[in-house]
Amino acid sequence: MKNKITEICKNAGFQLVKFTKAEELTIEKKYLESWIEEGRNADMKWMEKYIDKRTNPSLILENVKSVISLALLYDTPVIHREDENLPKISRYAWGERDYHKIIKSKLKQICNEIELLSPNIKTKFYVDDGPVMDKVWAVRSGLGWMGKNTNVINPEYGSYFFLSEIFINIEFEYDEPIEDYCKNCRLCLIECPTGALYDEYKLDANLCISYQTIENRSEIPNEINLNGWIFGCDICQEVCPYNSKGVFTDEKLFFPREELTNKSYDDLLNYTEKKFDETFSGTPIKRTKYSGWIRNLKKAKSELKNN
Ligand code: B12
Ligand code: SF4
Ligand code: SF4
Repeated sequence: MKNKITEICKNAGFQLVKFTKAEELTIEKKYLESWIEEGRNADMKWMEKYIDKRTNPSLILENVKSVISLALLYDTPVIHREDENLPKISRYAWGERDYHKIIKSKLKQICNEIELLSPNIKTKFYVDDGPVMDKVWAVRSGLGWMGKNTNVINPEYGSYFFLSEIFINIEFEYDEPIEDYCKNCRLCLIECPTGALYDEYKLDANLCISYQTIENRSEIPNEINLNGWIFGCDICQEVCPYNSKGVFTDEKLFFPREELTNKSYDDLLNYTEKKFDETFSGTPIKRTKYSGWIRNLKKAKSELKNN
């Protein structure tokens, strides 16, 4: 059954498919609670909800026995623009379709196929936006280790992948967690320009450019320099040695669209709300809304050295 399911998931395009026991996440719950108590979630109030569901898989699916953790690579051979006078967008948002849509349609198809294997099988799938800790299941199943930059890293594929999972009511032979290969490296902590990685494996969203440009719905504090990033930030992954393995996605929908590779600050600032909606409808960038887009562009432009 495990081999059959792995084959179904790989045929759907997922590079990594790992299995772990569905258990209550006791230690991870403590980490999550203290992260929230310390206010490290900034204004992401939704992270404070459904803590029990986030950390107890039986509240997700009745009689759940296992969690299948999946990774879909989004990295392409295209490199970030090096001219610091040009705005930068994080890799995960380069494509013309939102990954939630791409992955949900794959998972729906996969779960239909799995449920046909036996009449008693029940499944439930999640990607990113549910009350589920995607990284925790990936680490527990050995899909990767939790990097000091707080991203899950696989020794062969790096960390430029999306995580998702399938909760299922049958048992399998489980995969083992893997070693933490960060060892003595601290490159991500050293290179993070805002100090958001305030300690190893610990991120303060208040200081993170990714949070500020994507999730923050009000003003970005003056003391945070966006360093040219107008949507998300890839610095702590770009510097990670495990992201230079040269393994790339062949999903054309993740490759950068022209609008994001050849435009200056002024070009993008000239977009009207209508043009913004038309250009970014159905892509991750829509999340910041037009007001956030303009706010990010104006701030990043005002921080240019020669401005
Ligand atoms: C909230 C959120 C954010 C927040 C907070 C990020 C964070 N580090 O949690 C913000 C907006 C900043 C963010 C940014 C990004 N995100 Co985000 N985000 C999420 C989300 C929705 C929840 C994550 C969560 O639960 N955080 C809560 C805290 C408690 O979790 P944590 O940092 O993992 O904490 C653990 C460790 O710190 C550890 N820990 C704590 N103390 C200690 C002490 C010791 C000694 C040790 C060993 C460990 C340890 O235990 C904690 C619990 O396991 C997930 C999707 C999901 N549903 O899971 C995506 C997700 C994590 N994001 C993702 C991505 C791609 C990004 C960005 C790369 C996007 C971008 N380019 O801008 C950046 C990366 C920034 C970074 N360095 O992490 C991917 C990551 C894929 C991967 N390979 O890991 C996810 C999984 C989405 C997905 N489904 O693919 N994100
Ligand atoms: S995403 Fe950028 S700001 Fe956030 S922790 Fe990584 S390097 Fe720092
Ligand atoms: S840059 Fe170094 S310390 Fe940071 S996640 Fe990668 S290997 Fe780990």
